[in-house]
Amino acid sequence: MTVATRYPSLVEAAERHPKPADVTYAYGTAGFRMKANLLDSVIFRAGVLAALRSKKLDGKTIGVMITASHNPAQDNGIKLVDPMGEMLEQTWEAYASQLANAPTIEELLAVVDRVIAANKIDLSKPANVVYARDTRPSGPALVAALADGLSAVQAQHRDEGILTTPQLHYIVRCLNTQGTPEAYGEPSAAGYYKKLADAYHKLVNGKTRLSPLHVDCANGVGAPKIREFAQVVGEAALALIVTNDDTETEGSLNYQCGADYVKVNQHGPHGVEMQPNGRYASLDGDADRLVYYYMDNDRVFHLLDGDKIAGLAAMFIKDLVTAAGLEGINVGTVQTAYANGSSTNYLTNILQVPVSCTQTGVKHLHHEAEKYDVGVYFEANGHGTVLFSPVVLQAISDTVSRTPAQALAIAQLRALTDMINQTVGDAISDLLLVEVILTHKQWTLSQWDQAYTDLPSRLVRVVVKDRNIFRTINADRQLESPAGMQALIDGAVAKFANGRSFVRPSGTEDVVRVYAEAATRHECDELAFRVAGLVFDNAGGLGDRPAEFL
Ligand code: 16G
Ligand code: MG
Repeated sequence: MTVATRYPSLVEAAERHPKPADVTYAYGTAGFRMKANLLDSVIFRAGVLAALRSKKLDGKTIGVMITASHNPAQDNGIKLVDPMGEMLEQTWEAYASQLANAPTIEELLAVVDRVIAANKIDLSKPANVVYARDTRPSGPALVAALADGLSAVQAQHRDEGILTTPQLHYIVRCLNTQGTPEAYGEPSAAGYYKKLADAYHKLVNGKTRLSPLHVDCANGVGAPKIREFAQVVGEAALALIVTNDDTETEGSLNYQCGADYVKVNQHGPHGVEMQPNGRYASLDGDADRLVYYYMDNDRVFHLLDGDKIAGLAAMFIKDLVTAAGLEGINVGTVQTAYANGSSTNYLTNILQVPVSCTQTGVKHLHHEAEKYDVGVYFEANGHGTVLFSPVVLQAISDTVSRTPAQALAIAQLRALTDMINQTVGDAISDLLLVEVILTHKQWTLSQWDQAYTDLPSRLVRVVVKDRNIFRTINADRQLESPAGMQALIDGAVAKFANGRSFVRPSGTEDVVRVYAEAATRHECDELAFRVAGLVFDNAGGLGDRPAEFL
C-alpha cells in the first residue's frame, strides 16, 4: 500500500505547503536552519517524517523542536529528537533532507514510500509525537504547519508550547521511559523543575550560598524558563538576577547578547553593566549553551567557556567518584578541535583524565562520551553535559558505604545524576552544576579561572566558491581535501611557538572556518590570517581576502 492510499488527505495537505522552487535544504549538524519564511514546507514534511520514525520504533514518542538557537530572530529551524532524548539517528537525517527537497508532491510521496520500504515500516503502527518551540515570532505558524503534517498521517500529537530545547529532550525521554526501570521523571516542565531543584537542594544543603548570579538570557526562551525554575528552587538556595529577558521586542533575540555573542566577541553582552567581582553567565537563544564570565579589578574581561566548565566538572566528579569508593569507574572527557590547547593539557596532565577528540557537533561528542563510565563532554562554545552509564548508576545503588564520608559522596553522586540532563547539553542544568561545584569549593569565578590560562585563539571565516571541497579527517584536525592544503597549513603552523591551526567547512553557514591558537595574541592572529589567506588563495576565495596583518 502506498502512503497516499493509506492517508488520502496527505496529498491535499501537502498542497497547502508547497516547496519553494529554488531552495535546497539540508538537515545539518543541528537540523534544518534558515530564514523562517522558507521553512513552511520543510516543517510540514518533517512532521510526516517524525510520524514515520515513531511508527518505525513501535509508536515510541518522537520529539520535534522548532528553534534556531543562537541565530538571529528572523531565522528558524527544526530538529527531531529520538526516544531517549538523543539526536535523530544519522541515517534518518538523510531522509529528512530528501523529503525536504522533493520538488513536487508526486516526488514527495515517492520519497515517503521509499523510506517506508527501506525501513519496513508498518503503517498500521501508532505514531506519537510531541513538539515545542522557542520564543521566535515565526514559531506559531511553523507549529501549525507541523501539526498539519502530523495530522495528515494521523499521528497522535501534542503541543508542549514554549520550552527550551533541553526541556523538550527531557520530556521525550520521560514519556518513553514511564513505568520502566529507567523512568526519567514527570514528563512536564513542572516535573523538570522539580527534579532539578530537588537534586540541587541535596547538593548544596548546609553550604554557604554564593553571591547572586547575573544570567543573560539572550532575550530568548531561557528567560521565562529560568524564572519558573527560580520560583521552584527558591531564592534561599539560588539567587539569580535575570537579564536580557525581552522576548517581546522584534529582533532582540540573540542581538548583541547571549552565549554565542559573548564567546565569539570575548566581551560581556549589551544590556548588562558588568562590575568587578560580579558573577555573570549567558545562555543562548534556546538555552542549551552556557558560558560564565567576570571582570577583574582592572576591568579586564575573562571568559569561562565550555572548556573551563568541562575542567571544573571533571575535577569535581573525579574526586567524588574517589570519595565514593567506586574503584574501577573511569571518568573521561570529550572535546573537539576547538578546545583550547591549555584545557586539553589541563585535563590530560593535571587532572589526568582521558581526553577524546571528536568532530564538531553535539551528536559526535555525545556518542563518544557514552564510551566512558562517566563521560564529561563540552564544546568550547558552551554546549555539553555529563553522561552517567548504566554501570555507574548500578554501582551507585549497589555500593554499601563504610563511612559517613563515603555515604555522603554516594548521595551526592546520585543527586548529580538527577540534576545533570542526560539527554543533551542544557544551560539551566549546567548552570546548576557549576553553582554546586563553586558552592562546595566556595570559589569565586576568578578562583575557578586559575585552573589554567587559555592560549590566545582566533576564528576567521573565509567565503569560498564551494566549501564542499573541504573534507576533514582526524576529528576535523586535518584536511584531506583540497589536496596539498594541509601541507601548506602545517608549514604556516611550524613557524609559531605553541601554534595550532585547522580548517573545516561550517555545518551551519556557507563559509569555511579557520581556527588558530599560539603563544601570544599577536602570533595567534598572524597565524589565523596566514592560514585564512592560504585558504582564500588556493581554494576559491570570494570577496575580500581575509587580512588583518598580512
Ligand atoms: C551546531 C551544533 C554545535 C556546533 C555548531 C558548529 C548541535 C546541536 N549544534 O550549532 O554542536 O558546535 O553547530 O557550527 O549539534 P559550524 O559547523 O557552523 O561551525
Ligand atoms: Mg542552542
